[in-house]
Amino acid sequence: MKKTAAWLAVRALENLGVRFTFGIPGVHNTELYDELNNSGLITPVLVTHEGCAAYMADAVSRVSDTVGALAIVPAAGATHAASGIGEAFLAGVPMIVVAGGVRTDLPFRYQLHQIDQHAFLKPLTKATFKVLEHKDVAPTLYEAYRIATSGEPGPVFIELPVNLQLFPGEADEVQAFTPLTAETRISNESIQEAVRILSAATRPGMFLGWGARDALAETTALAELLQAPVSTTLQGLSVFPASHPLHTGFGFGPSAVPAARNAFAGCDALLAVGTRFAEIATGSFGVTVPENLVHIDINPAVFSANYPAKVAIEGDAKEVLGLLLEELRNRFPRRENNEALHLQIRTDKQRYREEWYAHDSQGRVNPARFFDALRRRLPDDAIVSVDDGNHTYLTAELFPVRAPRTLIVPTDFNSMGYAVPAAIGAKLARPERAVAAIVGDGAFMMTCMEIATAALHRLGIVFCVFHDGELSQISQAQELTYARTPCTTLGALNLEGAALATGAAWVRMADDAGIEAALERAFGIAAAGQPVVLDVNIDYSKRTAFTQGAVKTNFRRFPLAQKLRMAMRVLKRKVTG
Ligand SMILES: Cc1ncc(C[n+]2csc(CCOP(=O)(O)OP(=O)(O)O)c2C)c(N)n1
Ligand SMILES: [Mg+2]
Repeated sequence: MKKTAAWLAVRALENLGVRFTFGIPGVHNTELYDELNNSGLITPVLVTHEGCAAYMADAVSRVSDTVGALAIVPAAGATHAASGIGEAFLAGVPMIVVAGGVRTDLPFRYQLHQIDQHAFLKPLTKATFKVLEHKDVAPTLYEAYRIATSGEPGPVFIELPVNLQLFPGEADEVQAFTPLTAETRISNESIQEAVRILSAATRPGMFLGWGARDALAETTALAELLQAPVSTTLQGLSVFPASHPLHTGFGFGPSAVPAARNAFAGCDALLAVGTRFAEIATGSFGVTVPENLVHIDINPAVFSANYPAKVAIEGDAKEVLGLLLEELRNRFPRRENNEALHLQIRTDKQRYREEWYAHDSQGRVNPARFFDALRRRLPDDAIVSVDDGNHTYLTAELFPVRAPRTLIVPTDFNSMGYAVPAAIGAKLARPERAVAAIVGDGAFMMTCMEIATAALHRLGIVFCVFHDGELSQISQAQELTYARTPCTTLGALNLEGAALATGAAWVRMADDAGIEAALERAFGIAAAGQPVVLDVNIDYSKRTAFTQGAVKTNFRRFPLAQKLRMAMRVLKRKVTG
């Protein structure tokens, strides 16, 4: 049959279960957009900026079982989208990026949007493809999807030259998609070794990353069997419920909250699942990992990268944990509930909260009070997107997350501007869920125009903007290191104006006394289908455990002479002003 590449691509994307594409049309993909417009299964979503398109697609993949996709123009569309593609790449999030390409049937150079997109995107993707013949369109998209979703997932880029989209060419019928059946080759020897280590440990602990997001039944059963305290990475905040008596918090080293720090002190074996022990997760590599490290991950490249694994087990978290659990159950009697540990965790958590409650927020909104009120307002399955900044670590330490995939956050690529578009992607993918974003004012400025897209689609999302007038995560560290804060004070931002400009409602939360009423109003408006900019007059005068711990950990590692030089500089500036 003779078909255009645009027609073939849309049939293939439909067969892959893609429900949305995000992007902006241009001369190299209007044909694709015309076919997307004809599709009864896919909704092409127009965005204000392709960076947002990629964050939205990332969120679709994180909160649902479908893969987020982009439909963008070459070069400028791809470079704009790159931040979101990079975020997905380092976060192990699948994504299909379909871009137009310049004409391959013309002899001209210096065509519009002509760059080597593949060289540009190579370090940000698992693979890139340039389709040169119509017959390869559907098979290439299927291959791209398999790569994107297998092993450690990630983004895959496909270039469809515009001439293939415009003009029909010979191709086979588009076959139904058959997913790869992953062959399981989990090493039994390693499972046995892990069982030996974990059952011999007197104080085993568990550290869970995003890779454990679909293994809640197994991680819960293991934690209870071993009576092991559980800590998560930042990206993995949602993988284990904060309401569980063995849940301690984010991280477990000097940058962690007291409940995690104390519960993991003296830990003599660690079961780590779906984490790479990356910089943020470990508080700048400040954690002490016991020699008895059992590390489970689908990507063998992560083993012993930063901390040597005694036993490394390659495989899907759910499958490996299932086997481990079965063996442990056979060989190891369930430990008595460690009431003392439960009590210690509960008490530490309670005290940390009290410390925050006791902090004088001087007429502003106390973060702990805000997050408690927000938690009471939101159902357990509500989805919260977070951005990057001080608000991220406040969320990690003070907002109890209760269900897998309900909190999404930029981590290792660490791209500011994520939360607003990610919330929009999440709400499109899960319209039945309540969705909120926690975003710093600096990050908000980067992508807030995307709220116009939320308004267009009548998405009732509450964007909670922590309005402190600073790039606080950086200014706090600058204050400690330099006693000066250059380039981290923001210009005045009128959030009411931003709301008005984008079709959102504006609600102000001025102080603690106004928390409940503001939330009531904001979520009431959102329930009726209008996005809301919730302008939170947040108090940032108390530092998170993470910021304090990470600054200290990094400083301790500096050579002595540099420590002295920096300390003297701060001292001198404090004295002389
Ligand atoms: C794209 C990008 N640029 C710069 C940074 C560095 N950075 C990390 S956190 C942060 C401050 C964010 O400020 P804001 O959004 O106001 O959040 P706050 O820290 O005040 O809560 C900055 C500048 C980054 N992570 N990403
Ligand atoms: Mg700020």
